[in-house]
Amino acid sequence: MMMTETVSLLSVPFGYGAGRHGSEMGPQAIFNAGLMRQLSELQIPVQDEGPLTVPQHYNSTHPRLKYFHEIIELNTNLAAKVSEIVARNSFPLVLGGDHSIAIGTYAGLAQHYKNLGVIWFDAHADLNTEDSSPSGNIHGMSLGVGLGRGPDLLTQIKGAGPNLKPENIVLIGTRQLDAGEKEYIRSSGIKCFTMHDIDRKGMSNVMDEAMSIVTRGTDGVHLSFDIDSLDPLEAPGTGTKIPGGVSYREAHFALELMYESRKITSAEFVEVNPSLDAGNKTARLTVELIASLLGQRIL
Ligand code: B3U
Ligand code: MN
Ligand code: MN
Repeated sequence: MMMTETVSLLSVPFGYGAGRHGSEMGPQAIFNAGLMRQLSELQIPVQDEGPLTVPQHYNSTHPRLKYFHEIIELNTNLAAKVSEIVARNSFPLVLGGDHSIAIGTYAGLAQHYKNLGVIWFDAHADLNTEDSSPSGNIHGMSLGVGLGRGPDLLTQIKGAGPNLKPENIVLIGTRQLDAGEKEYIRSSGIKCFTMHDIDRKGMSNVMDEAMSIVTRGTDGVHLSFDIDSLDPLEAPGTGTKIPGGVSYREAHFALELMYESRKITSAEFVEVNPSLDAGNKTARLTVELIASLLGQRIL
C-alpha cells in the first residue's frame, strides 16, 4: 500500500480485447488462488468492489478493431468506477481481464492525476494502432490509446485526451515489438527497458532509472502489470507467451522496490488466462506478486 489507507479490489472479468478466450476468468482464478487470505496476512484493509458489470457481446463490427463497441462500453464503466475509488482516497487494484482494460483504468485515474507516471510491465508495448496492428486485438493498442493514438471513441472515453504523456511512461520487460511500435517508441521518446537492458544493467538499476523517470514532475504513478512480462516457464497461463522473459525473482524484486519507493498510487494485473494455465500456477504467482507490491517481505 502506498499513499492511501485501503486497497479497493476491482475485478474486471472481460476478455474481448485479447485474441484468445479465457482472460475473462482471470479475476476468479486469482481469488481462487488465495488473494484474500494473502492480503489479510499482510493486514491490509481491503474493500472488495466486486466484479464490474461487463457488456454483452452485441456483434459490434468495426473493420479493424475487434469488439470495438464492447470495449468502449466496458472502459467507460471502468473509468467511472476507478475515479470513484480514487475520490474516496482508496488505492485502486484492478484485476483483469485482458490488457484493453487499461484504457478505462487510466481514463479514471486521469480525472485526478494530470501528470500520471506509468510503469508498463509487459512482453509487448501495446502501442499498435488499427493500421499497425497485426491482429486487430485492442489489448495490443491500449497504451497507444492513452497517448491519443486511435479513434476518438477510445481516446476520449472520459473527456478530451490524451490521458498520458510519453515522457511519463516506462516500458519494462519488452521483447516483442511490431514495426509501427518500434518507430513510435523511437520518435516519441518513451523509455523502453527491453529484456536486453535488464540482462545488461540488472533489474536493480533498471528500476532505479524507471522510478526516477515516472516520479519526475508527476502527481501519481500507475503500475500496469501484464503477466506475460514473466517468462512463460513461470507464467504459462497467458494468451501470448514470448520466451526469454522476466524471471521469478526479477519480477518480485521489481515489485518490492516499487513498494519501498512508496510512490505507486494504483495498479492493475492483467492477462491471466486460467484456461491455458498449468493448474492454477499463474494465478498463484499473480497473488504472490501482488503481495510483493503491497509490502510482503521474505524476512
Ligand atoms: N503486438 C501484437 C501481439 C500482442 C500485443 N499484446 C499482446 N499480444 N498480448 C498485437 O497483436 O498487437
Ligand atoms: Mn499487454
Ligand atoms: Mn503482453
